[in-house]
Amino acid sequence: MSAFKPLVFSGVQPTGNLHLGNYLGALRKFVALQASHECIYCVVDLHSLTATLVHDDLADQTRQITAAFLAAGIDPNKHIVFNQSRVLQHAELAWIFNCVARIGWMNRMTQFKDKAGKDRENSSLGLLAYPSLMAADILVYRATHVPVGDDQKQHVELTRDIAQKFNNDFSRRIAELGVGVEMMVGEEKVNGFFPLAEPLIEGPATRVMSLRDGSKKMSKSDPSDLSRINLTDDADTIAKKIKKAKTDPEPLPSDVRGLKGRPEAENLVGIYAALAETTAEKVIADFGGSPFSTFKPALADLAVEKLAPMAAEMRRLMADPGHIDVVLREGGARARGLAEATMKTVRDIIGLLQD
Ligand code: AQP
Repeated sequence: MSAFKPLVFSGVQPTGNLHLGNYLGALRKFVALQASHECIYCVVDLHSLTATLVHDDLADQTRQITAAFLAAGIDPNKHIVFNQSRVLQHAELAWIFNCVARIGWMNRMTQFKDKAGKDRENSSLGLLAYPSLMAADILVYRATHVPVGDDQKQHVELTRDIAQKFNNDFSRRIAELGVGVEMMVGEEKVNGFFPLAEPLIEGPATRVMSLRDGSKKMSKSDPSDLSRINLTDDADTIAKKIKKAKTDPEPLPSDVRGLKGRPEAENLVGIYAALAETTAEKVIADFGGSPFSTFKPALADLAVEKLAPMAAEMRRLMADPGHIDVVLREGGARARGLAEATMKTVRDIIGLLQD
């Protein structure tokens, strides 16, 4: 039985400074997966228009996210790094997926509900259709694995639903053209054109929470800069933000189960564990019973030790935007070749006439 070739795809929006949540939830996994998989990493600039349409520093933010990719250790020669808008096939496939997906599916997305808030009727059509473009980003390469933070799990699941409906709706054409790949869907063996991509979400920091409110995720668009640690923050800023991080008055518990119901404490322990590449149990074994006045400086030192070299490398890369532009242009050309090969077949499957 032939199978889809394992391929990793993921993206990050240029909507502001990357933060510790983006790093621990996504970027660090991107780097690790390079050793075992072919990877495509994308700065999803078209997605960022759903947050801010008129965006004075979009080009610079796109370069900044690329600098973070490279500074974290992504190798643009062995793998592919580019910005989404260079490869028009993403938008073309997204349109087709808009016709495959159902409005009800989009309306159920938690991120849409959170971002649209009470004024849904007034939110952009792009915000509603965001998961369709994300499905296209992944499937235009027929990628099989998608490393993301926990907040994106629902969108990857929707990507699977879209792939499955496309495979089903066009099953006859896929068989006639002989372009299907055999795969198991539940108990059933089917012949599909698109894989059902797997989200890769694991580790102690799949959802890093705001430093100001343990019930909200750390986010680029939070108006409070104190809510997040930016990858570009200097040592003093990191120490100040951790010192000011909201906590309860109790010392850390002596057992990891004691973190339940203490979201801020749980978050800081999770961050420590992720940065130290250990477990919450081990952190509690070392710091259980300690007051935050002891734990916070240790966490600040660890964060500075891990993040400072990356911040320095980002600054070095940002001083030469010409080099970043070359990386994105060359990556875009390689990505376009792969995406066009998929789209040629998709157009044939659908029956769109082409040259
Ligand atoms: N708090 C988080 N904890 C763990 N992972 C996170 N990610 C985002 N926030 C956290 C993961 O980072 C990747 C890139 O995210 P994105 O920029 O594409 O969009 P997002 O999920 O909407 O991130 P933000 O920071 O919250 O941006 P805004 O404020 O613009 O919406 C994704 O894999 C995401 O899961």
